[in-house]
Amino acid sequence: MTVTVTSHNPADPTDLVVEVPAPGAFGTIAAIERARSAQGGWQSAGAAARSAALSRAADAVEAHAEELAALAEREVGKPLAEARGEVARTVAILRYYAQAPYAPSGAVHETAAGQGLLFTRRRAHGVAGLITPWNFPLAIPVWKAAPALAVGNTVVLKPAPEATACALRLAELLALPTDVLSVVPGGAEEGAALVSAVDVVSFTGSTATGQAVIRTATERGVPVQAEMGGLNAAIVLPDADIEQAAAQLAFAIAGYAGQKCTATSRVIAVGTALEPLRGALVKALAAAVDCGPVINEAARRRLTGAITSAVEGGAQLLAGGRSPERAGWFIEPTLLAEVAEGHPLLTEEFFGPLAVLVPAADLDEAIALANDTRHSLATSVHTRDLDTALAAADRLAAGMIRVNAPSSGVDFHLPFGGAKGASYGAREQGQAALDFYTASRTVSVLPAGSPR
Ligand code: UN1
Repeated sequence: MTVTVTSHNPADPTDLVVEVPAPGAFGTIAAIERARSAQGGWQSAGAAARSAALSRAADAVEAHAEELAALAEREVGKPLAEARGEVARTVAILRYYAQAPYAPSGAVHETAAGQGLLFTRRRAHGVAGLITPWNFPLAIPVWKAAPALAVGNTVVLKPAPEATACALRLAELLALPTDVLSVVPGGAEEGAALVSAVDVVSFTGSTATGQAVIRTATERGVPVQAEMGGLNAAIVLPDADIEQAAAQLAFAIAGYAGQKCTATSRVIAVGTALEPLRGALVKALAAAVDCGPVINEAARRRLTGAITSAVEGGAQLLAGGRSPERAGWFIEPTLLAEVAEGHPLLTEEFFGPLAVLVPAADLDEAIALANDTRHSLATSVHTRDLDTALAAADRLAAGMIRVNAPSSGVDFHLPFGGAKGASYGAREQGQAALDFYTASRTVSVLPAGSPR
């Protein structure tokens, strides 16, 4: 019996987007071996060839932008405007890393003896194994693959099953030389095989899977980075532009139905910010009602179950909470208050269009609340006061602090990652990614015949 990988349209579950055979562990290892055979040629092809290949890939994605955005909308339920934004980001990432092959890959140093040449040089690890989630089905594969490829690795990509069609079409459009980038569709079996055999691993996904990936890779002694759950807070001070904050929070809470590791799930209102913010946020969330479906039935069931149990425990439902009568896994953008301490909505990542409003007496209490999690990825702070913003940026235990901006949304040329359990290993994106996909070697060359 052939095992297949399928994906369905979350807005219309009767719509089967793709069905392809899963290669299993054996097929995954075979793909890695082919990638390993191709790596020497890709590395020695040189900077010009790798740069040109990434530039052509950017042009191809740009030329098919509408097709890709529509596919992301159909396969993972991303609203078209956000899907277009993701495609534009994907193109920009490819253009950015297309320049990387020409960047310096080391430094020349003085020798202690005064003679000869001493330099460092960064070299690719070999085959990069990438495990990517369904929520950014184009941008995340590319923000991992482009830096890996730029510095001379070959890549085997195992996308989330829910985003199989996006990954396959993306790889087709990238059109890299044979076996330089290949896609292994599949699930846990293929993912585990990948981690057991590649030379460097980059993972984005759930905390539980991420921890298993980290364990295997560290036991094997191969470099690994993992981006896992985020439980992100927004802190709103009384001096903030409340209307702007509410609009940004609605996007951070309900944009793509909250299915981003950078989404806001706790809104901490300081002092007198609480009253005006509550009203403004309820209004802004109602306007964001077309936030797209969540990925599948199980996800919606988990969300509605959590809302029900919070309300039964005394929480106040300020907005949303219902599942509209229509096909697909839709759920209204939801805001709760007075959620009982220790309720999972305050401690776990739910990946849905849902947030909890929490009051704080002052900035100190707000920061303590924001930091009270193992999953500190991105925190936003809303204030007109620069001193407050800088104090918060110093004291928040998060990888990314965003002042007067939603917690979601990233600058792809800067390091991306969280604090504590949110991330493991090197940062992604920007220069940090180029470092991660290479190892430094130190070369010392003495003049022939020199005394040692
Ligand atoms: C964004 O906020 O635009 O998996 C990107 C995720 C993150 C990417 C967030 N790694 O949601």
